[in-house]
Amino acid sequence: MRSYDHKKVEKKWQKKWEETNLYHIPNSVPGKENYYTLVEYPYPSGNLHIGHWYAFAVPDIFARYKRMRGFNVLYPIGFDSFGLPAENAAIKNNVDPKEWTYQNIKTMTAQLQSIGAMFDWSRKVIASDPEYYQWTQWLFLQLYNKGLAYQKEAVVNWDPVDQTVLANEQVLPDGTAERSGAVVEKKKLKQWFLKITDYAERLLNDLEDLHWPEEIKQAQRAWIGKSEGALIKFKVVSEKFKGDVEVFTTRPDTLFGATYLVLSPEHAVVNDLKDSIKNWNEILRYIEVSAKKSELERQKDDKEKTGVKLEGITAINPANQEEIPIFIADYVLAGYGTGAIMAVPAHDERDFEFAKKFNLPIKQVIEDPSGETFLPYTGEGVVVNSGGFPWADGLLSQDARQEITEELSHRGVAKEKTTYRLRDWSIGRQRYWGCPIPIVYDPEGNPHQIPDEHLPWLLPTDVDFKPTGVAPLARSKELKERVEKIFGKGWTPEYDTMDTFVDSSWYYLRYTDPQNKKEFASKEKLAAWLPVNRYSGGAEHTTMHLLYSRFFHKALFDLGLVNEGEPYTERFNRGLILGPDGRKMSKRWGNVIDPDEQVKNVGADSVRLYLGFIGPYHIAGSYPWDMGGLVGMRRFLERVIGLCDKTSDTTPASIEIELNKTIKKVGEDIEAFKFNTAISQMMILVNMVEKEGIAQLDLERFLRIFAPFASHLSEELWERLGHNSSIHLEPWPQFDASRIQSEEMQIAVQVNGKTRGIVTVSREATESDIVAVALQNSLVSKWIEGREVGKTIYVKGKLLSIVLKSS
Ligand code: ANZ
Repeated sequence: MRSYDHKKVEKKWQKKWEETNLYHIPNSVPGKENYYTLVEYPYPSGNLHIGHWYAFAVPDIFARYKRMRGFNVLYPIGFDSFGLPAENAAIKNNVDPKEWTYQNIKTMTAQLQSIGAMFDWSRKVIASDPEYYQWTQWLFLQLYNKGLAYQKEAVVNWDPVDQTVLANEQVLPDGTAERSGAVVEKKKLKQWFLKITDYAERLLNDLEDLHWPEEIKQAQRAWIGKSEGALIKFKVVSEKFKGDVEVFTTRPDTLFGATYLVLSPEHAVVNDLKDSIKNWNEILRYIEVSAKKSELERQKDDKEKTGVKLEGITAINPANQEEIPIFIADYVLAGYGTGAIMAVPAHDERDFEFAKKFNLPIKQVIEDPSGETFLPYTGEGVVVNSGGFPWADGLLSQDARQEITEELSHRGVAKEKTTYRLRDWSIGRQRYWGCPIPIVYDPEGNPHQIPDEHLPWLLPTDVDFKPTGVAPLARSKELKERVEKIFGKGWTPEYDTMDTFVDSSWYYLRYTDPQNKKEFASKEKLAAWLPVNRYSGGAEHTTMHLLYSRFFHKALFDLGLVNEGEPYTERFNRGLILGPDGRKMSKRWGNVIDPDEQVKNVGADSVRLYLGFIGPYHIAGSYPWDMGGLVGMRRFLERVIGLCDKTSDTTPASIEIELNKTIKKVGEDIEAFKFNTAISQMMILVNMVEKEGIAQLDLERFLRIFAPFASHLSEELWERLGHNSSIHLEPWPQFDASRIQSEEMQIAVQVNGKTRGIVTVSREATESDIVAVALQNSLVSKWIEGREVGKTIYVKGKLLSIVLKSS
């Protein structure tokens, strides 16, 4: 075998691809259909790690395959280069975030080139480039003018160490900040929001037609959290305050079992009731303590229930006019429903726990159809003890919901209500390294949009970006002067920057037309490529990014800016590569695999194949890195080289059959993102070819299916076999279906040297499988009856010979 200098080979082809512009993708090619396959663009936070390789190298196999199948394939790359990760790292290393980011982009660009992927670099999109964020700003303004971007006072997550608002996903389940570790506080601030809630119903319904894995759809449904129920008014009885508390419930059928009300500590009515509440100081203390808790913490099922009764105040249950107590408790959230509930301890777990603790009456109003009497009973059943409405007892709970709501509506104390768990998207960040929100304020403090001719509204550079609680942009002299010069004295800029999820809500559109200076993308180019055919990305983006960008796309669709209601036809979530010890790769565990080092040792192609082989890519599983597996891949590549050194004149029939089968299977597997089984099939074939030989033409058919995996080595071997154009421009080989054997084989069975029967078994069956089947076969077993099997001899794929012990 000739030596394989992977460094030389890989460098040579990367250079050649660049020189020949092999991966430059035009917007249309006559006779070819466009195909857009996308991977989420990475943060340029430092070095390319193995996760990046897994993200980009493996779908590159698919992209190349699609190209060979005759599509004009767009497989772009860029950088999600604004945002906290970049800024925090910049703070830590005491350099300008911009300098730091662009240095990283440079490093990572070089590293990404080593993957040997078919990225069209001329389409690169960088979120922090003014040429890009000008359009982020422009799109924001389109939403603003449609009423989809607005400001409101809101309770937000506040990180007291980093001095910024955090998104919900940046707060850990224990209520601490993901980055700083500080206990996150709640703070009331005026914030910018995008009105994703307007789209809740469409985001839910349109999931139906998407070719997405059911678990991703299910996670989005749960996140949107549609609930159908009713708003019911309870009259408040107090000395000074006259009014109602409105609750949201999905179970109006349990109204007669409502034995108390609970308000969230933040509920506005608490303050209105102040003068009537006898234990106001105690209430205030409770409000302060709960303000420090994260929402997730408050919602935990196993959390000990806490709360305080509002002394001196009661409410009237509208069904039976009973007077019931009112509490504040943090298990009721401010931002959901009306922030107040009617508590039905007999039929709700949390209310039950609370009632037990505070000794409140538990009144059963639904009977378990199975006759079980255990409470709380949260299922459906038959209404009991609800005689206040003479018709109610005996109804099925499902029906009673409707009836009771209707009756209360007649009396003017209830109405049907659909609620969503989804909240509007808070997009303002009090940080430096983000897209400036293109808004200015007049001397009265009213917001105005920045006119298009001043876009991009540049991020100022004279800013001390370290967090101090004041938005860094407020410290820019240049920005202040710029605003006064353009708009007049007393005008002030918006100081918040945008959440990076805004940047990533439309980057896939820009890839279609990245250099456009007049529009975010031209209509024709969008029409040529959208929707994205297949989108692959991290499982952590199932609800945030995927939901945000679906919303964004729908809003742009309504504005007539894009042509379709959904951005991504197919979606695959990717899993994680773990350290060799099975733990998450982390410097802390010392188990980090550096891809650069692996590429240096065994070559990019070995790493590409290994990552394809490590586990099924269509399932978002976690797979530990195995050095032995990687070395095995390198050996496999060397064996493929060996095949090219000695081709035979003809291809044996068995090889021809296996080759046809392999071409078929590898194609189907790549299509389904099952790269691991595609690779094992190629290994089976190579094994056989080593023993039985192959003619050059058939070897070339194999090399063509091998090319998407080993993008460099396949080029090298293709050239050695005498070709002077790229293997990546070759079509995917045809297979001859008539030459593919069925999945089963027939084995003749001999007993003591005489053929007695034929058994049909799977091609994968082992000798002992076949023996077992043969012994079950009546034609065979009748020759054995009563005697013991001495030994068996198996001629693979042909014959099983059973030799009996002499009696
Ligand atoms: C009375 C009741 C009786 C309820 C019963 C449930 C069972 P989903 O389905 O998730 O929408 N709820 C309403 N607003 C709340 C808030 N701000 N914080 C915490 N809990 C809240 O849940 C709706 C149910 O959650 C509502 O129906 C309400 O409790 C509670 F046997 O009302 B239910």
